[in-house]
Amino acid sequence: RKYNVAILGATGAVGSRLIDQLAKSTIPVNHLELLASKKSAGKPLQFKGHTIKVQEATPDSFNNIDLVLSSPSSDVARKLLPEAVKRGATCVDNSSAFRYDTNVPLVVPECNADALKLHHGIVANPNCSTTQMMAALEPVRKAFGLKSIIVSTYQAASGAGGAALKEFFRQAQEYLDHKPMEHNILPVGSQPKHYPLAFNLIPQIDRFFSNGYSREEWKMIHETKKIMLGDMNAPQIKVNATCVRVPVPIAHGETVYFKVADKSATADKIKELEKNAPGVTLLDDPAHQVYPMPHYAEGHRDTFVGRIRPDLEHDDIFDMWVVADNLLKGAAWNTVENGEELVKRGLVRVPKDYYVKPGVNHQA
Ligand code: 2RA
Repeated sequence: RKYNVAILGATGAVGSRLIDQLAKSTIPVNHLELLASKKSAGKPLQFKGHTIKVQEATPDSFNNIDLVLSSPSSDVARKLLPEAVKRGATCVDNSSAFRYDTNVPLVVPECNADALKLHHGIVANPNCSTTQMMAALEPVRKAFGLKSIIVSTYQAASGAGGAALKEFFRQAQEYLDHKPMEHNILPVGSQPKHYPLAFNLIPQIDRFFSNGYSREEWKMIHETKKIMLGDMNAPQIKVNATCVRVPVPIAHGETVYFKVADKSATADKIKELEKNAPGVTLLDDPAHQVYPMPHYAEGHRDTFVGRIRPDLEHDDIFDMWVVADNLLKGAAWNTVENGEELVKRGLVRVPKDYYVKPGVNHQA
């Protein structure tokens, strides 16, 4: 069977990568629609050597579509994806619009592909920082169980969007030219204060909640529980996160400090697991200065893992360093990979009890 596919949000940084990843994927495409806002309509884009003109996304754009790969704003996803589902299309969405709905599986295929069968028309992709941590930690959870995770992130400018990335590059030049750095976007466009990212670190990603945690940190905590345990408030694994924006264009880094349940775990056993884990590349040879770095992860689908070592005072706690391209594994590739799994499992079909309006949404 071949599929009629639509890419929603085709002109953004993730959208262009969705087109590229789809072209390289195992999804058999019969027809491809590239959808975006009205202002991009008519723009010619390339897919496997063919030129396809971008169309304005409207509810009727989905009339003959089987599979939607989606990365628009959350507002657009909330408005249009239910329309796509009503018309019989199965959607994989990279926005945060549906991630916390109990009717929507949140899936990293290396971790919980079986959850795909629970979909009612929409599958959600996790936040980029969660996705790479799941790919790296799932082999450990499966083998030894996990009791707690403490993660600190080093997140690239492109995670905040194309305009933030542009602002960061401009600031770098301004700094080198001894000019004042203009700063209008980061940490969050809609917040009152902005700071330069070039030659700086910003310990704020997204807005803060009253408990002092940022929304990015909240996402990492609750998405981890939903993916690993099927419940975003599950108490079995304790998670704590600190998210920091760093002056790197593409690829997020994370230090992950985790406690296992089974005390037979050793750093060597964990390295062996990571070496054989799907979607993971182990780069772990400190004696020869081999470890993952954003500069070398950019453009790759895999999650890179290294610096695996035991805590010096606790036998059941380990450290690792995880790096992945936030626009690929953290967004476009994970979306297409979910699409491939849906195809493989015969799940590109909308059930009778399809899902078109928010169910239980726990998001603060
Ligand atoms: C960021 N995680 O890096 C976000 C993007 N989804 O800002």
